[in-house]
Amino acid sequence: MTEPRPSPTTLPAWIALTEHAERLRTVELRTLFAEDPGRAERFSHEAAGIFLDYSKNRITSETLGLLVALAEQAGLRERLTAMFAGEPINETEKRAVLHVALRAPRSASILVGGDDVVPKVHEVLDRMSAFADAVRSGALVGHTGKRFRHVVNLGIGGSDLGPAMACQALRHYSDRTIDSRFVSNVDGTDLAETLRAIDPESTLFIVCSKTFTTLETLENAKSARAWLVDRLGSAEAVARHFVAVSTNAEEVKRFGIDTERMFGFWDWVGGRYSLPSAVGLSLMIAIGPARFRELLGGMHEMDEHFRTAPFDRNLPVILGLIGLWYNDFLGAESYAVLPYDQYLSRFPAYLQQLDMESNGKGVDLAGRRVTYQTGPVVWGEPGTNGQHAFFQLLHQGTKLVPCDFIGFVRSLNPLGSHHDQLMANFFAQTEALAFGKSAEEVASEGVAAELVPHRTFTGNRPSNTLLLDELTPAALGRLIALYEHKVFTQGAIWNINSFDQWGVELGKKLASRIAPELTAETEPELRHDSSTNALIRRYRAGRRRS
Ligand code: G6Q
Repeated sequence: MTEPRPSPTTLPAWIALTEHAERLRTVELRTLFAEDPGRAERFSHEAAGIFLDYSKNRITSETLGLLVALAEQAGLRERLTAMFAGEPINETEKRAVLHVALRAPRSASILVGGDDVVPKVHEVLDRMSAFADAVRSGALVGHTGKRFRHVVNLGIGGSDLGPAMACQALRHYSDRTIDSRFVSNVDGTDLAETLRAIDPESTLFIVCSKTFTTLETLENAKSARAWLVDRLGSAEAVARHFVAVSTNAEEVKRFGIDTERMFGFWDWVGGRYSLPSAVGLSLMIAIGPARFRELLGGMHEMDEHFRTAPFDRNLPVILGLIGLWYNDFLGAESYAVLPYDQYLSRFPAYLQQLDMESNGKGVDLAGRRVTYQTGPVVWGEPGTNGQHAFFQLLHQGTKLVPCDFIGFVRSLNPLGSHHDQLMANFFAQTEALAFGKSAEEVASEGVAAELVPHRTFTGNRPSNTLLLDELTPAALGRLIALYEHKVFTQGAIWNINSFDQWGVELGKKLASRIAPELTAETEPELRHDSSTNALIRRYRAGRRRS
């Protein structure tokens, strides 16, 4: 372990921000805009194809200056440099954190323990490309000679959310004769409903698991294998219909998949950062290798921007600092991500894992309990659907919820006036949130006095607007990397490890202890608390009746 860093709360910029927040607490966005006609220009920036307008935030130039100073004093630059240099910054697992290497060009060189990982990355990408091409062209067929029409990814968490989100996001670019499906839940319904809809002769299963020991994935993979063997009447079919994505060749072999049909990655790729690795195989089959590489290109562009741009013109850093401002100084508990694009409907769920698994930590790198707020709750839904559901709370509720609005200038499905209507709502929402409607304005419209408070919008509700040209693979890559580095920025300032996830262990351990108790023939002696004991007994009683 390196020398423990001081708590961020002791840094001069943090102390100054605490005082500054007291002064800014009562400042209204209306006033900030009225006082500064150049505000929109001052607080917006474009890089790597993303235009970010962050002017509708409760910040001034002084706020931003202090936040940038905080990033510097907290050692963000050093930590960022260490990540890109392949240093083992995931200290609790003693691993490098190199998802950026997964999208580095062939000409790059990134060393981990003296070993250049870039050629290995491209070797796997090339194997994936050849395989994806063969599936797409029909050169590779199933056991009975039929082309593959269904690709089912069996994985969970980081081995599911990335490719599932991206296949949905890039559906416009996908081969429509190939149906991509994702089964993650150990709830048999997930697999059963999928199997019901597919033809075994034309189904390719991708068992996607970094460790190849994840209970849910192995349970699904075993049931899928049994189904395939049963339907095709031959165990030999498994070799043609199953491939694996993993770092664990031994377990892959033990499951019965030839390592020739395994696509590897490395321990320096965290699950939630693994989409650009072999974990993206289902996506590559859907959109083709060239477009997959465009996605990687977009990610790399954002990586380079993050690595090289000064903090006050660095999109991930700006987003990270603004988020931290609300989280640590103005008391916000959550933030909403609102993509105005139906293709991005799984993006908020993807960001939930990225952000909450990375920064949902309660101790710092030295193991000391933190005395400040770390990762926020992330949530969201695509617009305009959300407007007819939870936006009421955003506009008139008592909670401060900073929002990221993500929109595109051009639609991939231009249909009459749909896109202009969508975008009119997109712009209207951030305007309404920021500036609201005062009681005087409401009253002047002739609204009955008793209804005026109900129809008043206080405004002063912050948002960022991210505007991109069009949802291309490269644009999606830039967006993903933007949020990855935003999360990195915040984790670095909070001095926490954004790359482990010990918090998911305890529940897993307890489940493996409870599982045999649920199925034991004779009444087991239960040694849990009285609540858990009673619930298990009730389940056992009901289970016997069925
Ligand atoms: C992500 C986490 C976690 C992981 C899943 C699946 O960062 O580590 O979500 O991806 O638990 O793990 P396997 O890929 O090993 O099955």
